[in-house]
Amino acid sequence: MNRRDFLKSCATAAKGLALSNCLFAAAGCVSSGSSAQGSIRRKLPNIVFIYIDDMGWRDVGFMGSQYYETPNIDRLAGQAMVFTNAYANAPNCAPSRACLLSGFYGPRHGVYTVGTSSRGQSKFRKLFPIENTTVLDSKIVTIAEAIKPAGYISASIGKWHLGDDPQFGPIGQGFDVNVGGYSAGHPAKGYFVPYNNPELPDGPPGEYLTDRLTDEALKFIVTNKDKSFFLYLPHYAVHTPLHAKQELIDKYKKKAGSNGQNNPKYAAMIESTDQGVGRIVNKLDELGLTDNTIIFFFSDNGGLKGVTSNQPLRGGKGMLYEGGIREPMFVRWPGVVKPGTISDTPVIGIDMYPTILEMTGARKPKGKLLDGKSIVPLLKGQKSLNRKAVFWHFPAYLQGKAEGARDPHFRTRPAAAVRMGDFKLIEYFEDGALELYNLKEDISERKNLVDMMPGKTGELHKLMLAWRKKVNAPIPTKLNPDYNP
Ligand SMILES: [Ca+2]
Repeated sequence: MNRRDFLKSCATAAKGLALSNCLFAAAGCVSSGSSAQGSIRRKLPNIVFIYIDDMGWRDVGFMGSQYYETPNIDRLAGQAMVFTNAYANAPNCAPSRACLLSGFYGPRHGVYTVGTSSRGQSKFRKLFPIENTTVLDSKIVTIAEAIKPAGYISASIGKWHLGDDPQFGPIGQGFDVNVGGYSAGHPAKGYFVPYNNPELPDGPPGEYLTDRLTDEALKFIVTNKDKSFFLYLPHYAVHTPLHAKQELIDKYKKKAGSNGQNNPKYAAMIESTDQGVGRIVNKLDELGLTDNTIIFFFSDNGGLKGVTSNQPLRGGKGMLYEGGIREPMFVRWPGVVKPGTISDTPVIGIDMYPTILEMTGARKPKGKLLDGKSIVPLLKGQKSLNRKAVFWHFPAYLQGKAEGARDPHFRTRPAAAVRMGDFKLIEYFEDGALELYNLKEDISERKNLVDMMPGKTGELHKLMLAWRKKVNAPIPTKLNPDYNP
């Protein structure tokens, strides 16, 4: 396929049709080039960061779902640069958010998992895992705090999951507005009023949480249309419980599933989220803000097995296989990002902090360490980032039986992973076992190459050990006396 056909097929995908050919066959077709010379900006660019909860890599039309309908998101993706190798920093909610907001890899803030790191039955756990931190230390300078001096007003509208205000919630971490964000990782009572959310007064009976968060986001945009704003919109959707509007559930009940995706309630939740994205895009258009607003679309971890399917990726939420950490992602940046472009360079949650710093021209806070890389060069058409590898560190147990997992008791046992080029190495701390995959040839991580490629295995492992030393990553070593599998 030539470049023109490729872009055409992407445009088709953006209309909601299948895209597999587009993304997989055309990996070498990554487009580049952009003209950064925009007109003189009236003010600093607005940032709208749409962060979906638990949305899998293939849970949207532009990534190939033929069951879920996301016309608004797909249209936006078609005007953006799509990242096909975008990663969450962890396979579950809280740690991904801690990394995103702090710009730190996990060992620097200690948020490794959700709740306790000792999940699952004790008799199946060989080691004492590393203790987990459930709040983001308020001394850490978040991205909201970092861009404030440049003149930004910011809001966090939705799920926070890193502690409560006044100290550890969005306000404590530098946002000017907090709607609905506190320590909980999912809607306490569900998606319909009453929410039982201490940071969100209930609306009228029947109100749906995803719609309400969109309403609140629109309100923030309208109120601050003459300022430079940073809207962090971490939807509670599409995390469980699966609660959706009946008319949408009925619609999907009549539709045939595809590639393992067939849950009408989940599909309905995705469609409500898509409608919300459409309303935000329309409001920006209506207010004349589109040209000066950068939109990110991203998710915090892979799709939950049993609810959705991440095929062809292995596994799902809670695992270090691709299904647990690879995410749908794009950035629309009018005048800078060439519409309909694709980057297959690995990018990861911690990159967003330096990216937003560069986009806004905000200064890096004094003494602030940043583990990620700005992806602005990619957005401007550069083909790769000057980075050797990206890392995951998960010294915790996450219970659960799920297809694709390494064993029947846990989605993940204490483990770590590194991706360098096409290769990914996973190390398990209980037994020192290693798995090496060539993601370019084996995206489903079926063929462990450790014995066939000892040189490559050693190279990646060495990188991982050096990184652990650099970030002072703790390894669980203490044996659990209750271990009796
Ligand atoms: Ca999540």
